[in-house]
Parts: sequence; structure tokens; C-alpha cells
Amino acid sequence: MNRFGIVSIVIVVATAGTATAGTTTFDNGHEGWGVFFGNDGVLGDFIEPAGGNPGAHLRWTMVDTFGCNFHNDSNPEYIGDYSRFSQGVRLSVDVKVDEISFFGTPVERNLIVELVDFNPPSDPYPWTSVWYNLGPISQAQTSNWTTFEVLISDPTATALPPGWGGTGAEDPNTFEPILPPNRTFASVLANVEEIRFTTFEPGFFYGFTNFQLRFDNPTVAAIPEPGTLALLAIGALALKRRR
Ligand SMILES: [Ca+2]
Ligand SMILES: [Ca+2]
Repeated sequence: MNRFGIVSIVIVVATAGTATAGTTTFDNGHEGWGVFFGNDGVLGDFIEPAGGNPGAHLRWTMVDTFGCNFHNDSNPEYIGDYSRFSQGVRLSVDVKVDEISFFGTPVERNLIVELVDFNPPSDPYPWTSVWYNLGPISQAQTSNWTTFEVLISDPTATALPPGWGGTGAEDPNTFEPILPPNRTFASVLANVEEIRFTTFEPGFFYGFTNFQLRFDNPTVAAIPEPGTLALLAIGALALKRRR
């Protein structure tokens, strides 16, 4: 074996050990996360150096808009084939609501996490997705930093796990969004082209709303997480010593 062979093996082992995943703290820029990816000085996305959970974070300020779609469609740590998370995956984000208001009245929105597979242009629907309601956000309930998360124990499951919905087709009776008949939870998770933390709940329509939201630590993490493994190892060591 030559020297290059050895180098290749080391790289493969390192990649397999971390299962491409990530958390964006905004200390090193947006890393592909944003709503509009720009601002005019007053409205849009702003990376703020302080006041996050902790430190840097992304503030999004907008008026007269239907909703917020905080998303990433470019960073391979957060998209791609989720079957790489063979033991499960955790999706989470920290949110702080300064304002969500409709004609001056504070309102709440559900925060949805949505995994999107874009369709070919020939398809009548622009994308197929699976989504989960992480819970309500509002100035009244989440004006302090709040972590929202969901665990997917098996990204290769065919059926939608409890609480998950699909889009890409419509139920002919209820007109609610559903997965197309030829798609499964696993088939969408194998082709994630965009991850969204969004107030656009599939099947709902919204009026002109004012928002100021702050985001920090959007995360796609393998289960068990490397830190957990290290803790487990330390725990095992401690147990052994006690014997
Ligand atoms: Ca931060
Ligand atoms: Ca696609």
C-alpha cells in the first residue's frame, strides 16, 4: 500500500464517524441558513453579533408578509440523503419572537419543520415534502429563547411517523395536502434538497403579517450524538472503577 492509500482510509473513517451533520451558531456566518439572504438596512435578514442563544444569531424583520421560511438548501451538513443517520436524527432550532402581529394584534403561528424534495418541472406540484408541527410561537409564549426539536428514530421508515404530514398531492375529499401515492417518508428523506423551519403550515393560507423573529443553532444531528457517546464512555469508565 502506498502513502496515498493510507491517507484515503483515514479520511473515510473520519467521515463515517461524524455522519455529516451540523449546528450553525452564526459565529462563522450564516452557513447557508436564511430567509431572504439579504436586507435593505431595515427589513430582511441580519446576523447580529450578540443577544443570541448565545452570541451571534440571525434576526429576520419583515412587514406585510404571509409568513417566514427560514431555510437551507445549500449546506450538505443539513440536506442530502438522511438515510446516513442510520440510528436516527434530531432536528432542532432555537427561536425568540420579538413580534408576530396581524394589523396591530399579536398572533401566534405554528413552527413547522419541513424536509423538501423538489419535483421535476413536469410535475404539477413544485415539491414533495414531509413536515412536523414543532409547536406554537408568539410574543406571548416564546419571547425568550426557546428550543424546538423533533427526533426521527428511523429515517428509512416507509410510513409517516406519528405527527408527521406529507405534501405533494391533495386528498380528493378533504383537499388536505398528502404525500403522492408513489412517495414515502423514506423516499423524501433520501432526497432532502431543502430543510425549512417555517410558519407556512401546509394546507393553510395567511394574511399580511408583521414579523420580527430571531433564530439560533439550527441543527441536524445524528443520534446518538458524538458528545453523548463520549459521556456514555465516561459513564462506563466510572462504573468500572466503582466495582
Ligand atoms: Ca449563536
Ligand atoms: Ca428532487
